[in-house]
Amino acid sequence: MFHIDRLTWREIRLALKEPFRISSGVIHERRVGLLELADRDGATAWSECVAFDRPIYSPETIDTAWMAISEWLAPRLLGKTIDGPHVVQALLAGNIRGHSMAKATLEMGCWGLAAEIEQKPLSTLLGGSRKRVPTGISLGIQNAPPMLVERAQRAVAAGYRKIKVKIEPGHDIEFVRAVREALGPDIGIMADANSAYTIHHADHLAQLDAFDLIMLEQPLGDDDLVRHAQLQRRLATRICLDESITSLDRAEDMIALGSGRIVNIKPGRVGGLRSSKAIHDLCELAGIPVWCGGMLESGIGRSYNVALASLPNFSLPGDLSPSARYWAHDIVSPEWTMDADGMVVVPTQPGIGVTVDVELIESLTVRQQVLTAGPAMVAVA
Ligand code: OSB
Ligand code: MG
Repeated sequence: MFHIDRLTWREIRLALKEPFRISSGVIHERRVGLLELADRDGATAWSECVAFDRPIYSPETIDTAWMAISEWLAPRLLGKTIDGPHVVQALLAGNIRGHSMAKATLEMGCWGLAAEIEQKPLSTLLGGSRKRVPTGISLGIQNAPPMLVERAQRAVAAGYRKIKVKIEPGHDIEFVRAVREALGPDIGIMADANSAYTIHHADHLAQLDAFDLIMLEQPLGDDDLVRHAQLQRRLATRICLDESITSLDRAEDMIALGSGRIVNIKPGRVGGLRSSKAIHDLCELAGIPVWCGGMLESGIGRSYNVALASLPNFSLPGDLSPSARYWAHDIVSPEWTMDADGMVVVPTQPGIGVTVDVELIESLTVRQQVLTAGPAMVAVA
């Protein structure tokens, strides 16, 4: 049981060490929305909003998320006695369509708060069983195959257990071929198109079957299931859906239609951790492997992903790169690291398992707003 008295929203800017290019755009700097939830009895927890600054991945942005949180979602939680984090998804769902990343920011924060109050590790609260989780790397689109090969070779040397290559028309077959030839037959490789193709590219995409990929992620439209099913019938390579799986219902649809054989679960995309767990459980029953995707999160968002990835059916390596891959300094300590076998240790201390560097966050904050249970709302520049 908890009772949220105050929500503090901050926007910070974190420069990526290297721009990250996907088929729908380039990200140079991460505008990160952070939410601090404060319980009446003094417990606090931090959560992260994974929306980007432009709608290049899903319709949400950091600005729409903040509007949804402040205008419609936060009032449903503030000042109320809440039974536990498992009821929050339903509290936020009624008559508010979409805005999954905004909802997830609050819902996940409630799991973090419950972990603090109950003094249990978040992974335990979620039902996780793995002590360490395997990590893959996601490599952005490069200008030419040799640049991609060099990054892939460095990643294998660092211990990563899966190499994901971003693709788009013009940066696909030859790039994947070069990586497969350089890494040899034993390394797990996959490609992610972020919806860059149409069903008319089916013959073109079938050329990827030659490279023994673990999967091809989200080749077609971000809300498509029917054409993915047509494409899956044409490909030997398993399709994994990311953008298309926005809820438990869409995961059921994917299975019913045969639109894919693997699911990338990102809690932000599906409205939070309860929904993520429901999709995980459904897929486990259906024999569909799942893995935890990433949204170039800071160390706060990463801690929720690592806890989620400790559930048993997260059987493929997640996009859970260590902090140093993205940032000069992460906003948590210890920073997220990976061992030489590409494994990340699941924290066993209570809460989200890392300490938030509030001083650093304050120095990076460009905007801060406080919501309280009362009528007053305070805005600080
Ligand atoms: O599709 O998984 C994706 C990054 C930005 C937008 C979409 C995606 C990604 C990644 C990065 O693949 C995963 C990560 O390392 O956080
Ligand atoms: Mg993806």
